[in-house]
Amino acid sequence: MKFLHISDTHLGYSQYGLSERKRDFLDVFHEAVDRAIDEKVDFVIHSGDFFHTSRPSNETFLDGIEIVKRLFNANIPIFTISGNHDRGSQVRDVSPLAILQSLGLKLVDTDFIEYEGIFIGGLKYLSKAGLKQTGGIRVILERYLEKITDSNAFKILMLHQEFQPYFPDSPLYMQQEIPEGFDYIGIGHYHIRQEPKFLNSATVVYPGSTEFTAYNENEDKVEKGFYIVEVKDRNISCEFVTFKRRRPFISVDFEEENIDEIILNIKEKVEHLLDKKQKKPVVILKGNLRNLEVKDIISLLNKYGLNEEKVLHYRFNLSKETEDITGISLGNEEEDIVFPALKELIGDENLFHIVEDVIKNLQTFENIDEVKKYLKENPDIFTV
Ligand SMILES: [Mn+2]
Repeated sequence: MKFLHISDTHLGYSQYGLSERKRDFLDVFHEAVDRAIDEKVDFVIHSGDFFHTSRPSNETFLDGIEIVKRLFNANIPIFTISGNHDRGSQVRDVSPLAILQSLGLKLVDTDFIEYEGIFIGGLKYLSKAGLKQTGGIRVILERYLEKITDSNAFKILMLHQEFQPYFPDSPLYMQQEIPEGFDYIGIGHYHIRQEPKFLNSATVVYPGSTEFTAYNENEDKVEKGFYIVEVKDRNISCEFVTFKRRRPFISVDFEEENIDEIILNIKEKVEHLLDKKQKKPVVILKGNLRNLEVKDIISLLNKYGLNEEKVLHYRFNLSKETEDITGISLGNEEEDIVFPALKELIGDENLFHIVEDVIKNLQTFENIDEVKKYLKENPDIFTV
């Protein structure tokens, strides 16, 4: 048996408000589908955040339909779960993935499906409030295992959750939450891919996101791709495949003192990428400004010919002295003050967790425009 494991494709995400970025997320998804077809895999699994929001645009729906249809036409089923981005509010609406079910996508948010003698299932993303209401992950997974009558069958589990150590503030530990009995555990949500690990007799695999999202620290420094997984007599081998069509990101530690040297270095990297017929890169500058303004840096970049013909977008994560000039950020110190105060103000613990989830979700966005857009598209996140 051979399958392809992909995660966090965030279809429809126009990062930095750019249509090119939306196209990038679609491009790499198609590259994975190409490989699934070439490789003649038996099926594809997707561990959540197929779409970037629970209200994809009509255009993004068409893109998602095209992905599922190509697999369907090649006789390759795709199994998936809803992530935190595309699960719908749960209260008022269903996951947008439910719509793709009629085209052959198999949504396994709450159960297991038997497919040619193997069991494939999963659990959609559960917020803190959801974890409390349902009794938690372990209770649900134990119920799944009880229902699978053939205990010898190969079992693939998909999850999309904040597990330690990748989310250091999370109370969720895999060893406590996942009972023994699964063979392959595919996990989404953490966007940095991991080498396969073991939990009891199970292989745990994080493919990471397919494109750069900036939701996790140092995400710009890792390869993006998916896993091809081969199972022979229960022996599992995983090959990580990196994307060829991925948007390159150049991340630079910026220092005012060495500005010319830094820009020459960027120029060299950009030209090397363009020589290799790669997409125009996004350049991220991180560091502090003392005397210069962002506009000074832009004019210098232009002077060196690093304009929109060579670079898709610049992202300036530059702080002036102590003031953070980039977007919204709520540091841990502020969280320590804000959340307890909010809890006291709200009183009801369940309601507090819902509000806390909304705030934490909004914190993952890069700037206030993205937050505005998300709130417009998802007004029901405030529904209780
Ligand atoms: Mn994600």
